[in-house]
Amino acid sequence: MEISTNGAAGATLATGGGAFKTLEQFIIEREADAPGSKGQFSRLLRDIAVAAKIVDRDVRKAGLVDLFGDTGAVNVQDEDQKKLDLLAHEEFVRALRRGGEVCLIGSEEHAEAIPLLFDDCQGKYVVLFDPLDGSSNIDVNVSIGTIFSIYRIPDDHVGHVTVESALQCGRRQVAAGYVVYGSSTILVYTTGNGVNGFTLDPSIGEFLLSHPDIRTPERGRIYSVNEGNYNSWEDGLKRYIKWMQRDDPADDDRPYTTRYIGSFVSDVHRNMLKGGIYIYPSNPRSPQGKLRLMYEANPMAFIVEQAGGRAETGHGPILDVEPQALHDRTPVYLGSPGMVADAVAFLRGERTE
Ligand code: AHM
Ligand code: MG
Repeated sequence: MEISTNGAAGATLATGGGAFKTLEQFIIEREADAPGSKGQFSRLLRDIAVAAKIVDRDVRKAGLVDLFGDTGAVNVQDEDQKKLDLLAHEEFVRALRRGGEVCLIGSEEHAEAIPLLFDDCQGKYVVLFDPLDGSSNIDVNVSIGTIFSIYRIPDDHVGHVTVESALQCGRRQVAAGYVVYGSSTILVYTTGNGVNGFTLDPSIGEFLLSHPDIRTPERGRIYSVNEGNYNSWEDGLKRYIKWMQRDDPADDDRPYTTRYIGSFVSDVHRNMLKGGIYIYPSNPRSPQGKLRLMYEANPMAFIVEQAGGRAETGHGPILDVEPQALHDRTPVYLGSPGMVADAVAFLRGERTE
């Protein structure tokens, strides 16, 4: 069987003849590239991949075993918590606890940071994640995802881990990734050395390298934003959106096209492969926008920058924002570098046309 991808890298993967690489093999190969590695980081990535497979299984059978719907609770973000949100949170925490490489966990679905302070914890890593992003899509069979971000614990925090250990700016991430539970399931991650994507082959239960070295196009024709909020936007953003919609005989790209799934992971994944911009701006009701800095914006910004893209708050790179609290939010302008540059120029009033 041939799995062909439409990724920017245009790779083709032949699984029938055995010419494929599993995520496991890939991680081991990369570990060999890092002299002195004790394998802890590799084990952590493998734990995350196992949790992703478990969540994938749960998502696939959700409609059959009463996993759709709300738990009846409201999470720290003041949003209705879905049963699958909670289940995914628990699966990831369980996998990370079992692995022993992590000393602190932060989850979008949990108000406090979760320290893993068992006696023999040698964990050097902090993992922050959004267990199931795009929750409003869960009950209606639309793509959802997981996003994760990995930091090393600062040397002077070893032995007395607190929430402060997690409050590091995005540039200090040692790895970040996401999983899209879509028409197929794909895990994409970076360790700061390019971006690679692995598609889950359910018949053998393995993630296989399907999208090596993903590069995002310099420009695309897609913009993704919740246009229902148009009236609350600042003028620069309104002008930028109107400019993209205008026909221009001298510009083959315009008018641009809107694609908005309402699942950050899925919208960004598509835009990264095809070229595009994802926007979640601030507005008077939420001056910092909706998306969470530590669980959503930072990891996706790291991945997108590693794929040659750009990720901005409108006032500078997302990865340079110093976090104040675990559940901080930030405006997001992220995607193909040429398109993010346009957006920033409109926001600053440097362009009106
Ligand atoms: P969630 O983490 O509660 O699912 O919220 C994040 C989601 C993003 O996936 C998506 O892009 C955005 O919120 C959609 O928000 P809106 O419905 O306001 O457009
Ligand atoms: Mg989310």
